[in-house]
Amino acid sequence: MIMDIDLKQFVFDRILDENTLAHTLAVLGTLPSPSAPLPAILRFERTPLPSNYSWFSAWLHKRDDIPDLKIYVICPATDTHIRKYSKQNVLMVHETPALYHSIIQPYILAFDPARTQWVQDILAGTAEASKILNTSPDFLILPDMKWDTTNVSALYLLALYTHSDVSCIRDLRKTPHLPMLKALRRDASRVVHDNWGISPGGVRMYIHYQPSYYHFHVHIVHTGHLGLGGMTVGQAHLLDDIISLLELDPDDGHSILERMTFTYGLGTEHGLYKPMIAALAQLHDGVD
Ligand code: M7G
Repeated sequence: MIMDIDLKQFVFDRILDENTLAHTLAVLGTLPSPSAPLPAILRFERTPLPSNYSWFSAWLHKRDDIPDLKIYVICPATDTHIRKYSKQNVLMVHETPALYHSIIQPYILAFDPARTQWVQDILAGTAEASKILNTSPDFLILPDMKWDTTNVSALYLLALYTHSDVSCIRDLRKTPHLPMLKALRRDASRVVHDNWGISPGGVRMYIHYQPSYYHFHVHIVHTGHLGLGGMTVGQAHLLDDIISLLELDPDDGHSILERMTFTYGLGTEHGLYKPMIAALAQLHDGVD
């Protein structure tokens, strides 16, 4: 949602999370609206530092050159947003194909379509149309909203699949998706080379499992951009590895991605946490 925001009117409620290593801070509060104050999350992220500094002192004050901070505003913030940005404990879970069918698939099917409206708007050309960097019948490439589009060392693009048959990596098949994934990889390399002179191998391309949004997309991130939560082991799957796995698949319509067990961390506030824990507890009862 685009709106004019005066951050001076933000009324602070509480800190949701802070990360001294990643230099991020998420706070919950409200922003005024004509009807009633709306819940809002402000997420502050320290901007990347110029690479020619070997050591430095940093301070926040008014100046005209590179800004110190990047601030994300999520307003109106839903309960899901508040949970996502809150500090939480993480439990590693093993998602077998059986658990995928009994827990994850129903969760994906029940996902509120309004949450991926932003994807539909981009695909329909009614949002961010001027930002599109590459168009093909199968995917669009554009800057991720996480990127300020100036600091190349923090380059972050998104490739959005234009069809709706793939919700997550479990749905990918050798036929028909392998050629599309290879074309996406090739186009993304060309886009970052032609626009920013980044050579092959200069970006990481990965897919989240679990993602926040169940409309298939690939993250394209500068290799120098480290320390982001989104690159956690277990959550980020390299596009190259997924392509390689699909190449090994037999041509029988079944994918290794459908049959393997995925291990990843689930935050206690994640919508899947409770059903997964309940299902895992039941499995253990069965074993004992
Ligand atoms: P994800 O793997 O589903 O979840 O990635 P994550 O947020 O946990 O990484 C979705 C990606 O879409 C994230 O990198 C978001 O920053 C990005 N994104 C989300 N929204 C709502 C938008 C948007 O409206 N525009 C753009 N360009 N990117 C978005």
